[in-house]
Amino acid sequence: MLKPMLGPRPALNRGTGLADKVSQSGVLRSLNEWVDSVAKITKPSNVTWCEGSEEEFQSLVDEMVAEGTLIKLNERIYPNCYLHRSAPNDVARSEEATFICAANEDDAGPTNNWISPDEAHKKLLKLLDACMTGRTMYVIPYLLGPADSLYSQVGVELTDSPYVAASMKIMTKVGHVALEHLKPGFVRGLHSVGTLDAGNRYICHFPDERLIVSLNSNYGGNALLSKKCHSLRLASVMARDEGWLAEHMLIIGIEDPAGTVTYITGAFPSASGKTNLTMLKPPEYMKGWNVWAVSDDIAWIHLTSEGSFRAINPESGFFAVAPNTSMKTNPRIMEMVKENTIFTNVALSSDRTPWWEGMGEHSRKLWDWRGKVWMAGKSPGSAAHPNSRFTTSILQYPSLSSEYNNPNGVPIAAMIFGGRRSELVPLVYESFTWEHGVLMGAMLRVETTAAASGEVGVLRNDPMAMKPFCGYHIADYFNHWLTLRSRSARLPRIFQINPFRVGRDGGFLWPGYSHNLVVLKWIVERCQGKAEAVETPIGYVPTPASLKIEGTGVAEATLNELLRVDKVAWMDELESSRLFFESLGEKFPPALREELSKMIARLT
Ligand code: GTP
Ligand code: SPV
Ligand code: MN
Repeated sequence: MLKPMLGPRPALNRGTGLADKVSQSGVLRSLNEWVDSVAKITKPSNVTWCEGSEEEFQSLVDEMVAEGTLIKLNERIYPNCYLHRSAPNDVARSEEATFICAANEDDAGPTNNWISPDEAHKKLLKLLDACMTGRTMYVIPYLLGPADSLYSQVGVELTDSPYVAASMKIMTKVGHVALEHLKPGFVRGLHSVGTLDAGNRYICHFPDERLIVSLNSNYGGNALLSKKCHSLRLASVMARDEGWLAEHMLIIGIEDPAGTVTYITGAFPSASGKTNLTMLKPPEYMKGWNVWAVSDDIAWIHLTSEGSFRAINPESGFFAVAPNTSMKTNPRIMEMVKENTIFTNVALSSDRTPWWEGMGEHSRKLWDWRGKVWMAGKSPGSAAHPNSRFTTSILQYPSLSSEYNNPNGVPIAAMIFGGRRSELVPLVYESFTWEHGVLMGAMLRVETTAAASGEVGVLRNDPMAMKPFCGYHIADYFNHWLTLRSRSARLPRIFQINPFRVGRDGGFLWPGYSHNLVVLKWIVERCQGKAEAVETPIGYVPTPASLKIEGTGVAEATLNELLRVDKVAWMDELESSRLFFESLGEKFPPALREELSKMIARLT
């Protein structure tokens, strides 16, 4: 473990000139002072600096196994894998407890909760008082993105949760490498599990201070502050100010049979298919194609001086949904999680292997995610929590893109929006222009999932899949997207997809998963100027013939239904979007209002 006052091993020796060294030692001093000042308030019994080594990970894990926070899984079948059960009131992101503490309420905008920075500091200070008594405070310096990249960032999370400390080692680059890249203005995160009292849960973001304070949750996006708090909420504010994008997007490279790799990003709301699309294994009938993973959740996208879009993944691991992952739906994920994985809130089989709904066969008796005995057909509820997850290093993924750690990112040819829509939205279609594509993203309305606490399956506006993650006024965010037009002659094409349409029997019309490559192929071929489309009022929709469907088993009539544009239903959709946009107030961009009018005109 690092000694706080010792400074990092190679950090001060990197040949960047004396001025840099002095400023680096200055920033280290300010980090030390901050850690000391937090410790004075929270009063942990120990302060431990994490260096991110395997030994350190093992000792954290051993400690948690000894005290019962983690259960070691079957070493023969799932080597170095563990089960974590979180508190039953703490199983998903808590959007109701998430605040953007911008100076003015109008900076947070109507889609965020807001408390003034002063009031938040006062409230939090009270709750932080001695909250780490009897616990160790871990200091976790983390690097987001490739080493030596202009696009990467450093943060430091202070936490009293060993589960967070171990997870951060999987999700980010922890320790020396982070301190080597430490610069003034690094993001500071303070997290305490506190009492886990949901009534006093706060996930507060201070964009002006680049500070995050998270109390009384130990779950995923509430507690791993590098993820949604830093990489999206704070980063989106920096991106607005500096002219780039921080998005809730996957990044993949799609290789065609000629060996050309086309990189695209995709924004779908939580639990709506990003990880599965990222780790798609091509179906038998699409020989010569592959999908290479760069990111499954977050993209930082910069414009180069030539105006091309380059994307990096700030993360180094996956924190992804377990239910419905199986050898049938996604064999690549199943193989990947067989070692060095922390499972959270899945069920436990009698042979001490993990199980979740949709995985396949299971032992007669299971322990559910709460640790209670569970018998199929007899016990109420699901055995695994619907938002149960696995945490695995990205380096363990066999089809990881060779460009994953490219400091310059990958060039983006297309961006996709998507989400769960049991009706209306076609399987895939393309926007006419950049502005029309921005409207497409702004209009995204999807069914909610178990990834956030609250009701599941409720339609809500989730523009660009960023409703819970945009750290400023959403109308300003739309404006920011629109400004990119003038800065690029190579704007990515914009598409929307929807693999979640259901038929009269309630079943999905599209087989999804590996078959989604059929949709990706159409997108790639549009980018190459090859695939055919028909012009409809909502955009370019594929001709049935341009989607190769023989292998999917989807009947022609079903495909026609998946591609149908129901004008009356779309008019209703536009009306609901209009009302949503109206609720955003005066900042809503006129250019999008104009796009909306054009669409209405095309439909009437
Ligand atoms: P977050 O990690 O919350 O951001 O979620 P995500 O967008 O990465 O979603 P993920 O790929 O983990 O999928 C969420 C759920 O949807 C899982 O249960 C998947 O099995 C299921 N799913 C993913 N892709 C498809 C698909 O094409 N069709 C169907 N029917 N289900 C899918
Ligand atoms: C999401 O909810 O979009 C996730 C999981 O990716 S969490 O880290 O909890 O935000
Ligand atoms: Mn996500």
